[in-house]
Formats: sequence, C-alpha cells, structure tokens
Amino acid sequence: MQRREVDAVVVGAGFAGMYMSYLLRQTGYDVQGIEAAADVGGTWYWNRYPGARCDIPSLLYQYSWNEEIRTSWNWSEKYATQPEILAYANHCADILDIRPLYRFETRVTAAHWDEAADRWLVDTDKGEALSARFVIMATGALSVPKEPDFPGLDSFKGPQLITGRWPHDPVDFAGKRVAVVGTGSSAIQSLPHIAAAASQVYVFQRTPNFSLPALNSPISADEREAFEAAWPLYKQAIDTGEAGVELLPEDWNPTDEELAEHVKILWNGGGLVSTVQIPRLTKDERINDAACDFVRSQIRALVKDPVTAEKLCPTSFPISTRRACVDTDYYVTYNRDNVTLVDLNEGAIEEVTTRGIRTAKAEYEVDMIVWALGFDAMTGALTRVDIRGEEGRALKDAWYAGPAMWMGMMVAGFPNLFTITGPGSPSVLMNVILAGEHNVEFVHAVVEHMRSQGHARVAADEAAQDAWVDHVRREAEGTLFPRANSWYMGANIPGKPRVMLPYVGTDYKKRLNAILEEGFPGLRFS
Ligand code: N01
Repeated sequence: MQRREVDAVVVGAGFAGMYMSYLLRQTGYDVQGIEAAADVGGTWYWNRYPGARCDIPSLLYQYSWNEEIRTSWNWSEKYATQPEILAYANHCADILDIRPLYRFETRVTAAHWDEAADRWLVDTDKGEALSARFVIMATGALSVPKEPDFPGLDSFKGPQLITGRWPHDPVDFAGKRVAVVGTGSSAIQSLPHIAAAASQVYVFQRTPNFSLPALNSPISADEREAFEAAWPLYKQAIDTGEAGVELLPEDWNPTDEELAEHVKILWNGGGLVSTVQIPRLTKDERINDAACDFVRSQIRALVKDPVTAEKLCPTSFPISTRRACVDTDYYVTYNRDNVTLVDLNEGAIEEVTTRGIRTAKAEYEVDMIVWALGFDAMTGALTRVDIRGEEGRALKDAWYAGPAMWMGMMVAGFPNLFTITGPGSPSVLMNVILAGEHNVEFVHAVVEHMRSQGHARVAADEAAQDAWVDHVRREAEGTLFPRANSWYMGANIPGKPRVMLPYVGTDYKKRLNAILEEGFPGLRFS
C-alpha cells in the first residue's frame, strides 16, 4: 500500500496538540494533525452542556508560551464559560494558523511500528494511510465519555444526552421532566441551568461530591493589571516548576482552632487553588477531616431539607482525593420545588424504560435523560487506538495490569511514540494547559536532539520506566488518594486496573528540566 510519508503525526487539536503541531512545523518538520472533531478545542469542543466552565481561573488557564496570544485576548470572567474558552482556542488556532495542518472529523484507528523502517504506519477511519517517524498522542485525559449501558436504554422514547458529547444546537428543557444521572463536575455545573428551565428534575446520585463555590465575577481592570504585573514571576514559576502561589510551609502544624479557621479558605472562591493552599490536605487525615467537616457544614447550611442535605454530604472519601467540583448555585438548587435527589444507595438503577428510569425502589417518568457519567480517564483514548509497538505488541496488552510509562510520555517497547499528559504525569492534578506545554516542549526537545545527533529511534529504557512507575506508585501510597473510588484510580470503569493514574508529586517540571540538562537519562537513542 502506498503510504504518505510525514515526519510526525499529531493526534488531537486541543491546546496541547495545537502547540505540538505548531512547534514541529516552525522547526521544519512535516506534520500531519488528525482530529476527530470538526474543529479545534479538544475537550472544549465536545463539552457544550449548559453551565460548562473551567474550574481553574481564566487568567491562569491559558497558554503561557505565546505573548501575542496572551496580550491579544481578554478574559471576561474569573471562571470562563465553555463558549469563551472555545473562542479562545479558535483565536489561538487563527494566530498559529494551525488548521491547514489538520484533517478534521478523522480518527486514527491504528498505529503499527515498522521495525525495519523505524517508522509508524498510521491508518485513519477515512482510509488515509500514513508513514511517520513520530506519533504524538495529544488525545486528552478526559476525552472518552463513559456511555450508559443500562438494560432497556434504546426503549426510552425521549432524547438522551451525554454531557461529554453535547449537541451543537441548543437543547430546550423548558417545561420538560428531566433525569440527570451522575453528580460529578459535569452534573454539578449543568444542574442549576437545567433546573431553571425544566418543570421537574430528578438527580440520580450514587456518590455525593465535595463542591466549592466559584464566586464567579467579571474580571475588573484592576485585577487584569495586577495579573499583568505579576506575569513575569508567574511565568518564571511555570518554567522552573515552582508553585506560583504563596503557600504555607509543608510542615505547618496548626492547632485544631487554627486549622478550623484556615480551611474556611475553601469558601473564598479560589476553588481548586484554595485546596492547594491547605498544606498536606491529601496526606494528613486530621487536616483533611477538618476540611471535610467544614464543607459538610456549608452544605447543611445551604440545603434547607435536612434529609437531602445529609445525602449531599460526602462521607466515603477524603476531600480532594476525587477531584473537587467548583460550582455556581449547585447546593441551593436542591431548595427548588422542582428538583428531587434520588439516592441510588437506596435502590440502584435497574433499567431504562420507555417512560424513564426505574430503580430498585421506583420508576421515574421523564421526557429527557442527561447522562453525566464521566470518562474513561487518561488511558481510554490511548487504548482505543490499535497501537502496536516492537514485535507487534499491543499497547492495551502492555497495559493489562495498568499503564506503565516513563514520565507519562513514553512506553518502553513503543519507540518514537509520545503521549502528552499521559498516565504517570501530573496532568489532571495541575493546570492541564500548562502540563501540556511542559510535555510538548520536552517532546520537541527530544525530537530536536535526535535531528542534531542523527538518531532514527528513541525509546524509554525499561529499567528507567520501571523505576518511574514505582516512584509514581510510592508517591500515591504516601497520600490519601488510594482511599477513594475515583477516576484518578481507574475505579469508575468496571474492570479497569486500580492504579493511581496521575503523578501526585509536585517536582515533575523540575525533573523534566534536570533530564533535559543531563542529556536525557532514561531514554535510549539509536
Ligand atoms: O464525571 P465524574 P464528570 N450508575 O466521573 C456517576 C473534569 N471536568 O464528567 O461517583 C450511577 O466526576 C458517578 O457516580 P460514582 C473534572 O476533572 C471538569 O462529572 O461513580 N451513577 C458520578 O457521580 C472532573 O473530575 C469540569 O458513584 C453512575 C458521575 O456519574 C472530570 O472531568 C467540568 C454510574 C460521574 O462523575 C469528570 O467529571 C466537567 C452508574 N452506572 C468535568 N456510572 C470543569 O469544571 C457513573 N456514575 C473544568
């Protein structure tokens, strides 16, 4: 078969994919980008449900590497809406002139390593056959939605919507009875909007989550100015791997009273940034308990019906060991007459019927169902592609017992294949745009090193990979994360190996910088 030869295939046109494609093209590589969506934006292209917003402040959730983009864009709100972030992604694509590099509405179906040629043979669902020296999977950590698989699913007469694959046309909930299944970030953000329009909403909850108030507001001229003044220091922190916000010392040892006072910062609108400002929150039970107690007290104060309030109080995992949500009016929405919480612990969903959802206790008649069931996180987008490395070994077989990667970017036995924000990198535990930049710049440095040295092949050293996997595991074991049935632990997908997927250490960028300085220990070039 005749294959079109390129230097690199970049899969994904989210923020990481766009930057990767841009860097490679600017340094003279022939790049073919492939993107399943019709346009750029990645997660922000797909997650269009009402109320979708970022849970990281807008001024921080943007490219740090391009001054032209940064200075030509003004975020309007503290937490940007999905349409504004998608508009920003399009603004980036325009400035970078990235679209000509991409085939849109196209999926990579297979990538097989050709040992003799030191190239990847890449196939797409549009029948295109490529041969590439490098494949870079910038496919996102939360890009494969968990689909409902309840009996009777197809019998339901009304529309069924998945938050992670939301339609482009507006959905009209006015006067409708709606089921919202799931109570993660997607449901927590969309519920207040759905409830404001619908006649009745049933929220089906299996596990309540901790949600922190966004206290969203427009960004004032003064805030913009203060951010610009702080930018050089902030950028320096990004590049060196420093925290970027002022933190209490890690050995902070408060009295119970001081602790109870300090955890109130969770209600100051800082969202996930506030959680970082509580030292050892995910390591020290006493500190974590105080934070849990405080948030539960806020839930009880906000939700009028004490029985509903109690059901909304998480008790089965330490705060922040599942990603905390950031909301606007989530808890008070349960004070509306048209919102009912259905506790699935009292009776699980048994089937979807023609008229609605039947649990072990009752049938709920609805006109529409919103499935907010989460994602096959971090590995889903990678194992769904038929990736075969040396000796034809499939990636999903190599990862049978859990993903093994070097620095979250390379897999031993899969030369010249890179992942951006892959398992074993901090990715979703930090600002993911910046996590993507760190990986993209590192991959680019590897590729440039190969060009300068005349290498055809780079692979992760097996021993270095084992050491990293072990380090990632041990770091997680020193925390409270393993106590939660979270998507971080792969626990939300039946049959998925239970391992902590992201790297919890805070020294990742410093490690990358050291690896660059030391000439890539852990990688083998030939
Ligand atoms: O998904 P989730 P999400 N029967 O996995 C329930 C990011 N994000 O899309 O917990 C009944 O958190 C499940 O119940 P349980 C963010 O990183 C960010 O909301 O498994 N229920 C849970 O309640 C976030 O963490 C933003 O018991 C079932 C829900 O579905 C990540 O994406 C916005 C079920 C899934 O919650 C995922 O969030 C949105 C079943 N069979 C998302 N299966 C921002 O703010 C699952 N559930 C940027």
